Amino acid sequence: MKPFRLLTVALTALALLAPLPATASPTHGHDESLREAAPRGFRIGTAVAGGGHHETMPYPDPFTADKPYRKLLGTEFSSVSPENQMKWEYLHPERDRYDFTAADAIVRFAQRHHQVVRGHTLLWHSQNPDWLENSDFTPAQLRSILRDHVRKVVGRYRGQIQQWDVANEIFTETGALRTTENIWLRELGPGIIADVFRWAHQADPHAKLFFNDYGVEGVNAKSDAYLALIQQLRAQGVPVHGFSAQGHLSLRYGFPADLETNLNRFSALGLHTAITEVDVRMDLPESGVPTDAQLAQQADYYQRMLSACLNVRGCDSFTIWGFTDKYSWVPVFFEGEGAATVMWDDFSRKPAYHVLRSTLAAGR
Ligand code: 9MR
Repeated sequence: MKPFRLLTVALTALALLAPLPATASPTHGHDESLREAAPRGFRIGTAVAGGGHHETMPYPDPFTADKPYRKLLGTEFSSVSPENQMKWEYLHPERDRYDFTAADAIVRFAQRHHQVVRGHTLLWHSQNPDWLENSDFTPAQLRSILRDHVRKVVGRYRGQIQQWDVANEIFTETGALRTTENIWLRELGPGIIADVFRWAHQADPHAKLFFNDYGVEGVNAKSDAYLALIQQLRAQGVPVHGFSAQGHLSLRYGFPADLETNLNRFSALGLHTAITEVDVRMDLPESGVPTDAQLAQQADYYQRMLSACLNVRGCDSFTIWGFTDKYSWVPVFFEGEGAATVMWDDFSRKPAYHVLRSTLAAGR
């Protein structure tokens, strides 16, 4: 071996033996990832892009086809949520046929990368298959279809899903149950909610079972309705374990300053809480490129949402709804808005990414 090479080897060995200076990251040699920066036990998650709006886009399936995307998915996050792949229309395309291909692949990926999974979702008014929505099943048939689905799906992933969004978006802005749009509530009445939680709990006693919604970040009629319903269900012994706010914010509407106060109301009942679908969209200037001021404000919103969760006992899961603008649902659904995630299309980091990492690190 050449002398200078020998010296390099010796110095490297010494460096490895030397204790880390207090300021060094435990993973020196590369930047800390979000999951490395997170406090022990705290889950930092993302949606796994696929299905839904992606099918209308010119690119191939992100999860299976985009290697750099997969790399970041595995290294940056400790929790993953199938963005669409566990919804009824994907899992249960025909009455007598289930298709677990995409969902299984995500759960396997999560296991290989030591990640937990948030299951999404079992009882919802949207993205249900036609055979279900456009049918004339009797209430008894519908009940048995729902029970079989919940048992089959939750049972298949028993022990592999940390949290399930059992019921998604069941209230309107005024705090009324969505009895028109939601086929289950319309045809079977509100009593079906308790049944679904019971069936899910029987199928996987370890999974934490959640109510999940948007527009419930602050204290308002909708979040009040959840608080009342959950108290009532728990008094009846129904296995409800958590309440989560999705966290789809827009710079247009300001930050829900009472987020922490609101989550604390649920935590005080002994519930887990989570923020499950965070993104912060903005009106794009004509150039299509956000201003520095917009990016700074976006970073501030991300930071405040994460801090609120870190401050609340039992809030140990914070999930962003995709980590790159390349695959975000926002521009597809809101004309003129976008740039809602923490990375640009080429995966370079925005201020929001850096602020998430430093906030996680400060919480250790
Ligand atoms: O991000 C999802 C998108 O790909 C789908 O096209 C859309 C269809 O409803 O659903 C999006 O995810 C939603 C989530 O399942 C529930 N909360 C709101 C999310 C954004 O619409």
